[in-house]
Order: sequence, then structure tokens, then C-alpha cells
Amino acid sequence: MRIGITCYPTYGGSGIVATELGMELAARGHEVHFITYANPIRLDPGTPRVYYHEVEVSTYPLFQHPPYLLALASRMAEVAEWQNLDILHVHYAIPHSAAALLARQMLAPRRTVPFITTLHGTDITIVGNDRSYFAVTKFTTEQSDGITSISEYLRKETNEVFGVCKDIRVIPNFVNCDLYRPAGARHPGRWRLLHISNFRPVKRITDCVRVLALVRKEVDCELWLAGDGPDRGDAERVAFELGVHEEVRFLGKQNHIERLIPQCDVLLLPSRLESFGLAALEAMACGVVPVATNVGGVPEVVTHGVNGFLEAVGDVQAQAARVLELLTSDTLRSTMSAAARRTAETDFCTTRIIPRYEGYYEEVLASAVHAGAR
Ligand code: GMT
Repeated sequence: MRIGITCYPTYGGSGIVATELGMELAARGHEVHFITYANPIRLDPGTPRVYYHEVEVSTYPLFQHPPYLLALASRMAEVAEWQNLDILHVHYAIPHSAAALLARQMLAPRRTVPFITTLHGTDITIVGNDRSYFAVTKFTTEQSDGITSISEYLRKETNEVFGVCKDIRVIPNFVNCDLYRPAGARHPGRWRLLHISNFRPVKRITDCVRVLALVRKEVDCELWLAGDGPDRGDAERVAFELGVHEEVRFLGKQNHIERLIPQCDVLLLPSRLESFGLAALEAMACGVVPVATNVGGVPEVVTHGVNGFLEAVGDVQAQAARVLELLTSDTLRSTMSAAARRTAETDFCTTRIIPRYEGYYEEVLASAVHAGAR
């Protein structure tokens, strides 16, 4: 198949999933065309059968807000036509579904190019719920030829929020278990807690610092914070106030998270909401046990007490107690680490999930061609 993928190319989970999906599809022989405003961060430039088409947004003194949606729609239609694309796949509904809908309509007199929208979370739970975006998000999502969501939680939530009248297919996020692997041996030195995110308020990164301060009362450990975003300053301030600023390392945005995770002992994911929790899955594949919050789609990935721990949002005492349990018992840590790796391999490995996308593309293509022939 020739597939056009559009996503946010920067540091959000949806862009990471879209990029890795594209690279996996290309490895399976498909031709993949990324249509985005910048090169997706995890895109390996030399990957065979992967192409990048930049969306350039021209400005004009009259435009207070450059019309990105229009530039994207034009580029999608152009690339679909020139590259003979079979299907467009957009990640994150806003504004990508609207752009794909426009592109499909522009192409309609000459060719049928259906589009699939994959919902990732905040496009529904936060942004899509905002009055200014609600109607258009509902409309353009429903106009998609296929809709997928990354968890059962998000599927239900989308139905509740929008009352979407179309079938939503759940295809969970995935991890490449050959790339994400446990370290051969434990790293030297003190214990290491890890958090990975875009440091938005929903991630509650100051809770990571509070957990560190509590755990440090019992054992010597440090916190690695990978990523960057608006709450970085808050985390620095809290670390200073709690006297742990020397034990917190801000690593910045990382391209090769698979090299970083195996050097750590526990993953912290204290989010207020996660539709899936990709960072938890990536950690589990590396045998690093997550201590996360019991929210959204996280329980579909993490089974409390088996391959990770789930605690209430904001309950840093309980989260710190779980971290301590793990750090002070080699048996518990290695049993749960093995269980975490097993879950990644059995339920979420690329070899299991990518064929589900391929099957769904075929289904959507077949019904679009059938509808076009009527
Ligand atoms: O919240 C983020 O980190 C970004 C956001 C996105 O759409 O870019 O992430 C969502 O998609 C990720 C990949 O599918 C999921 O792992 C995250 O759980 C989800 N975030 C939320 O629901 C808050």
C-alpha cells in the first residue's frame, strides 16, 4: 500500500506512535509518506520506502493566525495525487481530520482516497471537549472512513463525549520489543527513577519530585526527567524547596529513549489522565516496572501488583511506598520486571499490533472502493 501519514511531528505521544507505525509499515514493504510541518522526531532519515513532504505555511500581514489547516489540506491532496496514495492516516483529530476531509473532497472528482483518524487522547478528552472545537471535531471524526482509538477507555470516552455514530476500532499502542530490551546487568551507582513526558500540567511532574523526596528518606536515589515542557520550572522550584535539586537531572528531549530506559530502575507516571501511557509500555518492554496512576487507559496496560503499580492521582505517599517496595526487594523487582517484559511481548509487540493496522487499512479501502463504485 501507499500510505500518507500526518501527525504532530514534535514531542507528543501521538507523533511518536505515528512515526513508529510508519517505519514499521515501511519495514513490512509498504510505501509511507509523512505529510507534516517538520521532520517527525523519531523518524530515521535513511529508512527505505519512507518519504517526507513538508507542509509550508505561508504568512501574510492580514493573517493574525497563519492558516495551517488549509496548507495541510492542500499538501495532502497534492501528495496523494502525485504519489498515487491509497489511503491517508491522520493521528490526533484536531485539525488533521478536517484537513484530510478537505483533501478527500478535493481529490474526489479524480480518485478515491479514504482517510482514517486515530484518536490519541487529549484530542477528545481535553481539546475536543472545548466548546470552540467540539462541533468540528465531532463532525470531522465522524466523516472519517475509519476511526481507531488507542485504548478501550478512549473508545468509550469518545462515544460518551461525542456520541459518535460510527464504529471505533481499538488498536492499542505498540512497542518494538527488539529495540526496547532490558539491560544485561544493573547499572552501577545509586537507584534511579525515570519520568518521560512533555512536562504538561496533565503529567503532574512535580509529583515525581515529591516521590523522590519521600523515597530518599529511606534509600539513596536520583530522578531522571526526560523531555521538556511548560512545567519544567515548577519541578525545579519544588526540587529546590524539598532539598533534592542535586538529585534531579533534567535530561531534555531525547531521541533514543530505548537507550535511556534500561539504565533506570523504576518509571514514574503520575499523570492526571492518560488514554494509554506509552512511556509505561516502553519501560515495561525494557523490564523497568512502572509506578503509575490508576487513570484512563493505563489499567489496560499495567496490571496492579503484577507488572506495575497503580495508585491514586496525587497520592505521592502511596506512590513512594510502591517505589520503596520495588527498590528494597530484589525478588519483587525481578518478578515484576519479568512480568512487565512478558506483557509487552505478548500483548503489545509490533509484530502483533502492526498487522491489525494493515488489516484495518484493507477493510477501509475495500469499503471505500465499493462505495465509490455504487
Ligand atoms: O499527552 C501526551 O503526552 C501527548 C498526547 C498526544 O496525543 O500527543 O498523548 C496521548 O497519546 C499517547 C500516544 O497514543 C498516549 O500514550 C497518551 O496516554 C495520550 N495522553 C493523554 O491521554 C493525556
